[in-house]
Amino acid sequence: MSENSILVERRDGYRVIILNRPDRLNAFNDAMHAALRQTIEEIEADETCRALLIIGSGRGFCAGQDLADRLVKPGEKPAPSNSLDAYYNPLVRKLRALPLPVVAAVNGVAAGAGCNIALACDIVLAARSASFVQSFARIGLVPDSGGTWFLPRLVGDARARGLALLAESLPAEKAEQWGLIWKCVDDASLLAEAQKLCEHFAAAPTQGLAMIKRALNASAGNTLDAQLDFERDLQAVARETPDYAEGVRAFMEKRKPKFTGRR
Ligand code: T3D
Repeated sequence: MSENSILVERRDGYRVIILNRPDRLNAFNDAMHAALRQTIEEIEADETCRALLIIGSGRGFCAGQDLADRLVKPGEKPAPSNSLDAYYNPLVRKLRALPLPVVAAVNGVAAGAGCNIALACDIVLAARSASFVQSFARIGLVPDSGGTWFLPRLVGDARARGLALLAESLPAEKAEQWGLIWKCVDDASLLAEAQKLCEHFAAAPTQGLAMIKRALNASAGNTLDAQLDFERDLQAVARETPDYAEGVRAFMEKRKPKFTGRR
């Protein structure tokens, strides 16, 4: 945190995390992981925060693990690392479980764990010049941070295998066509479009959106039967929220709803 490996901006109803190691294409080091963890915990505890935006500084989004911290001398074995258990896996779990929408604005290359952390977000917007690369195979590693789970679900098995085994860079436009990401936009409008999304979410029925996330997260491992039951249970909770009552009232009164996001 001492080197400001991330910057955090508070906006009306949402927070922006800027990955801030531009000289290393915002590659993760331990300090960045620690700062991210602390910030996300603060966001989770703050009821006024109703969306999170993650973006990279400089010309990239994130190049995964900082490989300068993983150099192995010839003839030596790599030092043991528990970074997946300690950092990457908790981060992916947290992003999926956060009870508010998480938007990744991919402003340049997203590589390795940097690509998969973006894919763990709820909405991925990318600049037209951005690209996604499962770079692991280039250095003899295995996709992590959920890559082997997200890829086949998002783009199908054939494309997942091609992306993971060949480690070719996928341009943002193709990523959108393949269904890897939500949308690709002109470079100049990326930030404005991402902010517009977060402003929308900051005025949305947050509790309902959190339950939509839970339902979609659960669907990957559920039968249709189990999912129908889960939807019923979540619906019962959503019906108790003040935003549901407001949503129905506003519809009947033909006006815009004023959602508070409260329980
Ligand atoms: O051990 C564990 O913790 C396990 C966990 C692993 C998780 C992982 O993410 S493993 C995968 C690690 N990431 C990579 O393998 C990607 C490495 N980077 C690249 O392949 C390329 O940089 C890119 C394809 C991402 C972009 O290429 P390009 O040509 O646009 O940029 P560049 O010139 O390669 O990079 C710009 C600078 O960033 C450069 O520094 P320099 O020469 O200007 O001083 C480069 O060294 C630096 N950089 C880029 N990625 C990393 C990095 N420095 C350290 N670590 C990086 N990952």
